[in-house]
Amino acid sequence: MTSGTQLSNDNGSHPKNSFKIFIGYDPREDLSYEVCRYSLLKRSSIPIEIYPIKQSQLREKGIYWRERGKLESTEFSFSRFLTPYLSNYEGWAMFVDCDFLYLDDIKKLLDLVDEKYAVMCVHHDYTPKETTKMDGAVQTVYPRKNWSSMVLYNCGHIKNKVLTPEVVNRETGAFLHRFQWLSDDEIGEVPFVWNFLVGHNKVVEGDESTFPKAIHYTLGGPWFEQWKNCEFGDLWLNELEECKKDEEKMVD
Ligand SMILES: [Mn+2]
Repeated sequence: MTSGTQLSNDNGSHPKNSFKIFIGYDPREDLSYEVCRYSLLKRSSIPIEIYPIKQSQLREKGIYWRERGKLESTEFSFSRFLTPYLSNYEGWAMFVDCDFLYLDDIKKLLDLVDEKYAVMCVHHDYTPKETTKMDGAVQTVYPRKNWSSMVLYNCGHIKNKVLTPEVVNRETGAFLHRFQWLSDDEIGEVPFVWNFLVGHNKVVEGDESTFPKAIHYTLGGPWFEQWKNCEFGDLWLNELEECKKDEEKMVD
């Protein structure tokens, strides 16, 4: 095993002590990756490094070799669990799906980390009604569904050393997505507003603790034609417009 293999990050700099964020990348959802990345960078008050987790790159580097299974709805279904390895098993790092839109400063999430946990995430109690998602990929139901879509990894935690490339390439979806390398008391919880599931979680008027800080378009977002008008879709489309304008400024 080669240790310390790094992906190239996507915002050009490596400031000291910056927080590493790995975003699952899928070629079918390139735009959602761009907007997710933009929404994080724009609101962050701390230095962050963003790395897309691209399966083709991982395969080239020899870190990822497993065959794609029928139940994998994205290219990062399993590669996400390489986050501690890609962080050299040091410090805290975050994995997040590309279908997120951040509405608040990521520092506020990082302020919640507790060293006693190996991972921290939203503990959704969630059984989806839909049987297909996005462009027809099969929706599967399992315990701890969606927990792995946004995870703070305590990469230096001894238990996360289990997540070697060999294990990530070999283990079942159940083992990985249900965090079966950990005991329950090693899985910390953060408020659901950091992984606010469109179509599942609800805003309660006047109750600020229910206002989303990160929206998760888990069924498909406005980058897919059939989800243009989904709940919170306007926020994503506005963010896309801003992202495009900023890019134009940089070209001028
Ligand atoms: Mn997702």
